[in-house]
Amino acid sequence: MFRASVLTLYPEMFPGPLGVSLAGRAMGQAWTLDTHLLRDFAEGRHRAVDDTPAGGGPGMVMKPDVLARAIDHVAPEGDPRPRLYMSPRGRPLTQERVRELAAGPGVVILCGRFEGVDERVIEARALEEVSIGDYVLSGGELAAMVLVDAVVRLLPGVMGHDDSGTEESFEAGLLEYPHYTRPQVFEGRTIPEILVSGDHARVAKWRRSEAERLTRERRPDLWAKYQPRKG
Ligand code: 9WO
Repeated sequence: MFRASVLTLYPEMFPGPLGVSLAGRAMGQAWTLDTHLLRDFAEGRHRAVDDTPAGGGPGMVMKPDVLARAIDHVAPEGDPRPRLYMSPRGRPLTQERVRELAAGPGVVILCGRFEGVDERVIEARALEEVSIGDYVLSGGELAAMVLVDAVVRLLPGVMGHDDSGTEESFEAGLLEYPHYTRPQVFEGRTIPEILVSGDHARVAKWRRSEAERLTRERRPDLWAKYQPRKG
């Protein structure tokens, strides 16, 4: 069973959206979630998890000793799961990395707050920094939920039916082709003729060519990497 462990100052944010729909229904079946309050690993009368930045400047930095204690408690040496730190400085999350994570035993995710965590704990606990996009959030929690959602939907038994085909377009490095459903006419707009023709080969060709066109137009970066495959 895939296990996601989350270290956060705001455990009450979880499971949040992960508790509904596909992921939520599979919780306890295909995967488990445990959250851990970082403050529980702080010491002293004030249970401080943060301190002022060395060298001065604004904001606060999360203390390495507190974070290390939390990580060691949740994922002691020998726990085979990757330890992720959600950060705008991280390696951009890709569907390829999502697939790798889904094939493994789980993840340990550190959610930062304030201006971030002391650099030494990233090194000392071999944290893999992961970004979900080029913007700054208030903390790592929403990014952690995005990552867990992307991973969990790939676990066996989470999708209602075998829906691995849904991924095919993106797996091939293309954006999704356009989708349509009834009614046949919506505000004067019709469904493309090919899709109602019943000719499955022509439908497949049209979808592929639309996926390619959209990728070329919207994501030249993906288009440049695109390696067409047979089919
Ligand atoms: C705060 C800040 C304040 C002034 C100038 C620069 C600053 N950077 C940050 C900052 O990066 N804060 C982070 C808040 C520290 C780590 C947790 N937080 C976070 C994670 N915000 N956004 C993310 C995130 C994670 C993954 N993908 C995208 C964004």
